[in-house]
Amino acid sequence: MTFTVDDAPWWTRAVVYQVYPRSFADSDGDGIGDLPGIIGRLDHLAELGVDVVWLSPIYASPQDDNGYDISDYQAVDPVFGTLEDLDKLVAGLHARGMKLVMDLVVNHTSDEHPWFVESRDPSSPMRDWYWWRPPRDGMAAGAPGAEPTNWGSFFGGSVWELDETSGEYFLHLFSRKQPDLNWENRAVRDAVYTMMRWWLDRGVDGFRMDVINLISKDPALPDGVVTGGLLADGSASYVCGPRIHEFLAEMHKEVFADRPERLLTVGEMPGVTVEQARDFTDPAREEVDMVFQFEHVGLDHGPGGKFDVRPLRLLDLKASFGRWQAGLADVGWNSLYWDNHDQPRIVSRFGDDGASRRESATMLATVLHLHRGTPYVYQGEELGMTNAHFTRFDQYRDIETLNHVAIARTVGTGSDEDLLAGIGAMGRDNARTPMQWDDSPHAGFTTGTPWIEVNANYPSVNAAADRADPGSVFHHYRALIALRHDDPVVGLGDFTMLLPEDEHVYAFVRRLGADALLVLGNFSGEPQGFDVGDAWTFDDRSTLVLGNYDGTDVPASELRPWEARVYRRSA
Ligand code: ISL
Repeated sequence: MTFTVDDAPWWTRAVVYQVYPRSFADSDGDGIGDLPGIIGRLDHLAELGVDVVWLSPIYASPQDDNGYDISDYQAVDPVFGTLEDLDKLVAGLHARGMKLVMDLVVNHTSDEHPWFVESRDPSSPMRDWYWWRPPRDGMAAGAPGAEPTNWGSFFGGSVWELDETSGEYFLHLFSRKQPDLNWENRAVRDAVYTMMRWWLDRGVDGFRMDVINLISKDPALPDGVVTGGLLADGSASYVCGPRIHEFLAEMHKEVFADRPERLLTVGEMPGVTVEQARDFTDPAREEVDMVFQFEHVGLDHGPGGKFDVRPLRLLDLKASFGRWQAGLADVGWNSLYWDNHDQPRIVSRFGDDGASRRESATMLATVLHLHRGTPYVYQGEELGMTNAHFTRFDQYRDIETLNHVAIARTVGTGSDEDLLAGIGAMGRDNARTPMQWDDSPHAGFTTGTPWIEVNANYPSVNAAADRADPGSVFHHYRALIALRHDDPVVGLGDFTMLLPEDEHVYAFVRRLGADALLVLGNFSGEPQGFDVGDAWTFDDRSTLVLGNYDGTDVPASELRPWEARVYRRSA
């Protein structure tokens, strides 16, 4: 059942690059990135060698959640450009042999979407397109605790918002400007499928599906169990809900089934388990090609949630990745990521963004990219861009961060110092500072005032400097991407974790027939000895094919601080 060199889908050899348009490149000086800005930077992507661009939302939107709140699925927001610009972007990518994957945000719309505006009318046939519910039995609308369930939202507060006019509440798992669509309603599903076909007909090559495992809710909407605080975790009623597989199979049949296999579908799935992911990505089931799981990006969350940050234990990371590699070995497929627009920068999170920035960024890239799965690179990751290191609340823009701070202040938890430390380590704005192109003002991102501050380290950390330096993070990413393209072991080799109990060295072997790769990474700033025993023989058939230190004087059984090495052998 496992893919072979002859029948493996193209995306087993591909690397995807995520563009967050607001922060990538600004062509018109309004301080916000846009489509012409991206078009002007395609050579950077071509030089890096990526195969696919995933574009975060550029649709018409009030921008309450930076475009993840869509008011028209078939229009480009003027802040980003026009549909013609989008067509030019597709053409520009295709001309360079790259594909474009759009962000599909259909768990919810904006509250300014005409569907929701119409749905506010209780007598409209579109009332049922969203989740409207009366107050709790015997309670007056708006009374404390009258919300239909006790669920808390991802962005803080209740998932229910009262509409004063009708006296009913609507459900929003995210912000109150992101009402959840009711996928139980066939007309909703048909409208979504029609829209998806429209984009594919226009030439796009697939979709990254935002929180797609939340679209099926238990219609009974039962209360969740309160474990701390006032609001409950309702996720048992909507994470991989009762009809999720049915909906994704239906979507596949309605949208993808009659199209050639050039497409890519990846479902973003918070809370998905290995067993569920295996089903979602089993080619025989025809649901999605791969999923984004969240286990490894939760390992440093404390009991208080993501802003209650804990140091990573490398053993946890190995156990987690190891389980996903084993679970999706013979059926299904992994996607591999450190960063995206919701996560802090990996070099600051699991590496050292000071003196060993280059070494740790390249080590982290090496370990991730050589697992079995399709790697995703988030803009700036290929330069070793770091967390923002903001020191004041007024530097932040993200709704999740701002809500977190507002709620903490209302409830009176945490000093300003603690709050700043939490959001400084984990806030989503860490990934959203502008792309650092060169050492000119605002890092070459804009001629105007950027919507969020540029990272102060841009004079030394930028694309121009990295492209000119053969030993840079950028050129290391290039080498990793080229290795995936050139060596079938990277795409299709099986995976064996080594040294699962070593607290500093990450080690594994990939094997395909008589060929094999040994990957070693030192997750510490000190030298670390290693001994992989019989798992690898360092004879003259073992050659070093990639590393992040200069020179040929390689210590045999020791890794230098943050060192990564890749050995290859063939029969
Ligand atoms: O970053 C998170 C909050 O800690 C995640 O829970 C995030 O909200 C979750 O991964 C879903 O993310 C996606 O949907 C959100 C949007 O805000 C994110 O940017 C998007 O990636 C709602 O559309």
